[in-house]
This record gives sequence, C-alpha cells and structure tokens, in this order.
Amino acid sequence: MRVRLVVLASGAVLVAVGIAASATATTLVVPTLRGTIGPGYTISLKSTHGKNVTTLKHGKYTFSVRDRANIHNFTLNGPGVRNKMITGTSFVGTKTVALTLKKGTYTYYCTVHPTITGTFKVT
Ligand SMILES: [Cu+2]
Repeated sequence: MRVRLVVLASGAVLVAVGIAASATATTLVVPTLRGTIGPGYTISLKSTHGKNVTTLKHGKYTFSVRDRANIHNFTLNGPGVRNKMITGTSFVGTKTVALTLKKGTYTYYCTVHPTITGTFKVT
C-alpha cells in the first residue's frame, strides 16, 4: 500500500513539470515592443531591433515603456485597450505590461500633451 502511494505521487510530479515547460516555451514567443516618452517632447514605439513600429499582427505583446520625464505619461488607446496609461505622469522609469492587440488602429500619446503621439496598425 505504501509503495503504491509513492508511485502515484511521482507520476503527478512528472505531469506538473510538463505543464511548466510548455508554459515557458509559449512565453518566449511573445514579442517585446519598446516605448519611450521624453525627456523632451517626443514619443516612440520600437521593436527590439530599434525600428519604428508601424504595423503588427494581432496577438500578445509585451510593452516595455521607458518614461524619461515626470511631466509626461505613456498612454495607449485602441481596440480592447481604452486609454490605458502604462506609465503615469509623475513616474520616471520603466514599466512592463502584457497586452493583447486586436485588428485596428492604435494610438499612443501623452494625455497632458496629446500632440505628442504616434500610431500603428494591427492586422
Ligand atoms: Cu506630456
């Protein structure tokens, strides 16, 4: 009886390890986008290769936003993301959020200075 219980327990551990391994593989596929606001009156969204983002395929993305000024924020608006402020106005530093982008046009901007803005399309 005691031996049989041990076998069942080790089987459960193997299943748990298998789930953890596949979850890690999926996470690695999510592309990162790098947003920057400030220190002057500039905003940008770039790929990890440093290219400006103009079009993307729909799906999950990691937004890593560097806010370089305490007078600006980095806010994203578009399908499924309603004026989401990724970095706050007084915040200076980097914040990372996971977002799912849907088909349509997205705009990123500073709510304090809405003329500082950029757009990209999702297909
Ligand atoms: Cu601003």
